[in-house]
Amino acid sequence: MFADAVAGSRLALGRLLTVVERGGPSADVVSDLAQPLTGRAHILGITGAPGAGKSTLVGELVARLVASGCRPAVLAVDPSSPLTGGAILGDRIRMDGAAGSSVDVAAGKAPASQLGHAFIRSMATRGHSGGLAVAVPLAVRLFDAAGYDPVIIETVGVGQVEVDVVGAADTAVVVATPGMGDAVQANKAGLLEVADVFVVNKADRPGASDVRRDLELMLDLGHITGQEAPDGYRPPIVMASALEGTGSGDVLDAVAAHLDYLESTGRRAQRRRHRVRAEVLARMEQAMVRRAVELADGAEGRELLNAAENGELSPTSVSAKLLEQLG
Ligand SMILES: Nc1nc2c(ncn2[C@@H]2O[C@H](COP(=O)(O)OP(=O)(O)OP(=O)(O)O)[C@@H](O)[C@H]2O)c(=O)[nH]1
Ligand SMILES: [Mg+2]
Repeated sequence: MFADAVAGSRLALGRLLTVVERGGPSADVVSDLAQPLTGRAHILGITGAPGAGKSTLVGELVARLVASGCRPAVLAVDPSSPLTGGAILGDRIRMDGAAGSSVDVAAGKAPASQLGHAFIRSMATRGHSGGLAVAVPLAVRLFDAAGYDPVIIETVGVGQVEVDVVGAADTAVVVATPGMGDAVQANKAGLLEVADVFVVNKADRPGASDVRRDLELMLDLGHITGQEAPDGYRPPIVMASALEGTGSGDVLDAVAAHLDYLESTGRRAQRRRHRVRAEVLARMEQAMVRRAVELADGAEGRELLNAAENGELSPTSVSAKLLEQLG
């Protein structure tokens, strides 16, 4: 199945992504198979507040990339909050629209030279054992191994894990909008701080130039520094209206310029090291948490927990005793 996916089978790739999403030993096998083929794709992270227009923008970017002969892949990380349930469905429809065009290509309805192939996939964060911090990097490596470039990760920038995943991409794009509220507030989750490129989307709406001015000011004052501040890289601010179809070319230009910058300064290798470290730590953390739960639920763990409930032992000593067995 892996060989099929690498040879271009969308069906095989889709199945492998499901394996990755579920996690466990089979996903580890996929990881090892993919590894030697990785390191080519430009990894783009796109994040922003719920409803900022990320999916609409990604749809635009994909259409442009495909038209220029690229094979982009998109991993849309579904927000797990029930509040955005409607948006998830909306995403599926819009994203499927972009995917549909590539399916048509595959079916020979449009010249492949004109459209190429895009692969678009939603990954649910809810209820899968893998954990976002583990499943997303592996899915990205799988897309890379299968020859997709760029690989675009879309996340909603409300959680630390999501911001971390996007911040570890080669190029992190943060989508802001008019009415997003106080930009300082928006930076609480570190959202603005990870940006390599800012997009002020919904530029068709009033207030877009105010958002731009606020961001410029925050950059001037050093309230946002960007990830490469010591080198003097200043994240550009691109105005876009995904709805009117303007600005997406400028976004791709800014993203390409950032990649040039990363490569010419050796920063790309640094990002890769950072990414590998984050993934390894996330995997270790996941394995250790699983083991800790096993220990707490085991016979001795239950006994110790009972003793703590009765007041005979403190939680401190119970955890210390159980930790002794963790190794
Ligand atoms: N006026 C205007 N509306 C836009 C623009 N881009 C997106 N929208 C609208 O904003 C709404 C949200 O767009 P999405 O692309 O789903 O936003 P998102 O950031 O992916 O949303 P979540 O994934 O739910 O966080 C939709 O109704 C879009 O039609 C734009 O440039 N201008
Ligand atoms: Mg979306």
